[in-house]
Amino acid sequence: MSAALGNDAASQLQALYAEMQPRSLYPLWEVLGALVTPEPRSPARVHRWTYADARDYLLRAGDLISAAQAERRVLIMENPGLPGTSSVTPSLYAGLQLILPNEVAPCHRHAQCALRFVMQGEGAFTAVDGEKAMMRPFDLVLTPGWQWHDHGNTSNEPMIWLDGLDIPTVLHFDASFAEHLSAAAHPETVPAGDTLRRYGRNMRPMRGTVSDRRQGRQPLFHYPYVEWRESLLGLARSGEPDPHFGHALEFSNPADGGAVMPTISAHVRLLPAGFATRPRAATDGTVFVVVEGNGAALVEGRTIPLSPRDVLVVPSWRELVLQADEDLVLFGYSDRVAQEKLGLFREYRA
Ligand code: GTQ
Repeated sequence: MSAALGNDAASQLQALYAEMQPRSLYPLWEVLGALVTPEPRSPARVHRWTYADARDYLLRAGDLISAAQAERRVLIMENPGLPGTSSVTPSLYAGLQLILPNEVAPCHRHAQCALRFVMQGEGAFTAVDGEKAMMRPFDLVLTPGWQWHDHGNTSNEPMIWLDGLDIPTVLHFDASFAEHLSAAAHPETVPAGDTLRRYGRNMRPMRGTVSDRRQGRQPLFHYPYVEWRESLLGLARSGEPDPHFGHALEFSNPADGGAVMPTISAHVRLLPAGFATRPRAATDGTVFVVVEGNGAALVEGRTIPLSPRDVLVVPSWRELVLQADEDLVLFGYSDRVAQEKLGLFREYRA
């Protein structure tokens, strides 16, 4: 409330509120300033998880519960400012998933979109609609909404990846659907890597032909590290870094050139040794994974050191500077594409 009220009016208002409350009616003027803020005030906090720390807990869980028992053996990375929500930002989820040798995380599908970013291990797979993508460190693998997916590990090593999903967004819209396949694994439909060969070279099977197998779907679901790294290094060799991002490439959907999924944008960037970005804030709270190198994030007056495989979340509208002590390669994902569709995305560049 802006204007002061007399004691009498104030106490009568309190009595009015008490009478209305059982009827689920409330005065906007008491809360308007908190609802319609002049700029974002995310309750989410800046937070970094060091990989070794999280991995140790995950491996301990691995001794106690199987992937099949858990369905998904995952440690949720919950933002400390969003307790009880299983959210890393108000719209997104992050978790670390473990698959041990010979395990299968059973086949299911859901409305939620997911990305996997491999942290360690080689030789496990995510199968999407019965097609395996063999996963190696720092590969990006997608399981777009409502596509069958199971995970398995045919290697001799534990496999750990970061799961990024739009779980809070789907919950927000009350639009969650999920179902299980009767079999643990989807029958193999095509050889591993088929989609990458068909759609991964900036070409695609001609529309209307029988070869266009993933027509109408997000066609590509595997973006291997060996490929995106080469693109990023090529970019870095041939030009100046962007002052606010460094050298940055967004992963795109070859069907339309847009973001990889309807609710999640993903990118990688390279900051050359000694480079620091100019300060920038944006409305898309972002989860970063350090891929290579060491550096720091300067945010909220703090300096947060960054080392390989650390996970950092920077909520909406926090001014961020990233600096590289060595060549620093980062992966990041956010809800930018969803905000752009809704006309909400904004950024501030100093
Ligand atoms: O692999 O399908 O971390 O459904 C959370 C929910 C992973 C998955 C998560 C999921 C999955």
